[in-house]
Amino acid sequence: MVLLKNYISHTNQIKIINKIRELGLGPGGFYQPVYRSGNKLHLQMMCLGKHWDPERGSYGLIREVDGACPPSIPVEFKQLVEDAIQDSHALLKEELKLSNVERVLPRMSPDICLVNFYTESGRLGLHQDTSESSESRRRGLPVVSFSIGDSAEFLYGNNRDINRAKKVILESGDVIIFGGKSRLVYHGVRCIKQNSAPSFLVEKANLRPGRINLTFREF
Ligand code: MD6
Ligand code: FE
Repeated sequence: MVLLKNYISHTNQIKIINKIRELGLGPGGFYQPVYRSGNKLHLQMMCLGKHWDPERGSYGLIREVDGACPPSIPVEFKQLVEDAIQDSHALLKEELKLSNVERVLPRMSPDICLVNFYTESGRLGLHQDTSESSESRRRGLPVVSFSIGDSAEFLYGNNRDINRAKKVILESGDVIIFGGKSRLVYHGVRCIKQNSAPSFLVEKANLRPGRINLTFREF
């Protein structure tokens, strides 16, 4: 697991918000996802590349609620993801003196991005990301996660026990990567910290109160 604090530049955070806003308002944009139980997720979602169906926990080419096709992942986003993995490799080599970084944290070219938007009451229960192909999971291809806007209390652990989970605050610009042996850690969002977004975002990107999370994967 790699946490890159304050990794995404201010300019890129603003560019991501503007792109997400444009895509989010178009066909296949943000919608209210619902589990099989009928319970709503405590967030708004948009899928890029492939649609993730929360009722089945699987990917498809269209979403059933409105027949929309997910927009493609912007190339600039893919580049940022590849840079984040590359920079993680450099850190693993320098800080941990690892030589086999490609095996510890395999490279990944994203073909799916799930975008979540949380308002102040948003949250997400502890889960593992298991909807990707068995080949992708077996190889430990990383899920790369970008946080923008308000901070979140993010929980993670080796099982579904919320009392034993560790906590980390994910702030705007942070990138967290679950790859290799950490690919299947349990994780969730306990709460969103109100009014914690950096002022440059509020001023320059006119972001409404809340948090955007993008998770990139390779099916
Ligand atoms: C979130 N993130 O941060 C939700 N999944 O809002 C995830 O569910 C997630 O951050 C896999 C890997 C990293 C993540
Ligand atoms: Fe997840």
